[in-house]
This record gives sequence, C-alpha cells and structure tokens, in this order.
Amino acid sequence: MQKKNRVILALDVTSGADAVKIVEAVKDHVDAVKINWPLILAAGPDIIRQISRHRDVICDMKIADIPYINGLIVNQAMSRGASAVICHGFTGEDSVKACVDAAKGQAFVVTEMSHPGGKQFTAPVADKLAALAKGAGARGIVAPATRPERIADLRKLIGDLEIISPGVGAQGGKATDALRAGADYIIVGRAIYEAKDPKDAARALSEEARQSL
Ligand code: O7E
Repeated sequence: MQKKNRVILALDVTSGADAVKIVEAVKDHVDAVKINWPLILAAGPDIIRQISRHRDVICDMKIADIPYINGLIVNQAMSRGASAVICHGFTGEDSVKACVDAAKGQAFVVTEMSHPGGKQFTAPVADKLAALAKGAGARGIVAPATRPERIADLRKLIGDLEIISPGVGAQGGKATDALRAGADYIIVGRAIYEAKDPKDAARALSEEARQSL
C-alpha cells in the first residue's frame, strides 16, 4: 500500500456497481480500500478482485475464531486478491498468529474501538491487544480517531508498527488530530462515499492529512 494520501476508504456500500464507480472516482486520493461485510455479502467475494484492480484491498472481516478457521478465512481473502486483513485480538495470540501467518504478515489487529461502546470492553484491554499484535508479528493495529490521545498511548507501545485509524468524519474524529497523535493512515467511510462528490471529499481529506504532517 502506497503511503501518499494517508487515507484508506472504508467502502461500506451495498452495491458492487456503486462500489466500483466510487473507487474509480476516488482512487487517486486514497491509498487503499477497506471492505467489510456489508459489501462482501451484497456483492459477493469476487468484489475483492474487482477493487484490487484499482487499489490495494484490506479485507475487514474482523476475524475472530479459532486459529484453524482464522487461517481458512484469511486464505480465502488473500487468494481473491486482498493485500491485507483485519482481525480481532481478544481471541488470543494463537488465533492472531494464524491470521498473520496466512496473510504473510499483512494483518492488522483491532485494539480500542472508535464508537462509544468501544470504551466498555475494548478500551480496558487495548494496551494488551497492541502488545499482542506486536508479539504476533502483525503489520499494525487499528486505533480510534475519536480518541487521539489513545492513539498516542498505543503508538508508544508498538514502536514502528502501523496504525490505521477509523472514526474520522461521521463519528466525529478529525484527520489532523489522529495523524498528529501517531496514526499512519485514517480510515474514512461515510464522509467520502455519502458526499455529494466523493472525489472532492477524498481529495480534501488527503490534502488535510498531508498538511497535518
Ligand atoms: O464511520 P465511517 O463511515 O467513516 O466508517 C468507519 C469504518 O471503520 C467502518 O468500516 C467500520 O467498520 C470501521 N471501524 C470503525 O469505525 N471503528 C473501529 O473501531 C474499527 C473499525 C474497523 O474498520 O476496524 C478495522 C479497521
């Protein structure tokens, strides 16, 4: 994944045709496209390959199973053209390791989630989840743009692992705050794909991101 725009598009639309149209429009202003269950279920898993023709695809299935099943899921995603996957860490080190191995290191681990409920169970164990990600050889972690102070805390624990950060725009987080706190990329969904002009919205976010560094 190139590190130019510092923006990852969270493409949570439920039509494959719309998804491809949006990617074609915004691709010069985003570094990767993250796809999640709504799009995979609506358009079918071949959407991974279709989007990967334009941009790197991060498959965000928030994988959370026993190691054997995690490995099977990651193999399916990678064989369809995914460049990276996202898994949960609460399942334990062996389960995370299975994702990391199957993805050849290209796995991100969710730590503290960005929504209000993320404070309930994920926040108290986020430091441990970040340490687990590092120990398991993950590429990076997912940390909340809605709480940039937590990005800064987690950055201290993980050294040079990457931080990808959702919560900018619709959830109230600010691109500048997240990046200055130590995020490598912001993850943005509705503020781009629901904008009147997604290309303009993506361009503005990538300009803000680059200027904040
Ligand atoms: O609020 P939006 O529309 O900008 O979308 C946010 C996206 O980030 C959405 O796909 C959601 O699944 C994801 N996300 C969070 O919003 N909060 C989290 O804590 C974690 C994620 C996530 O993507 O985890 C893996 C990166």
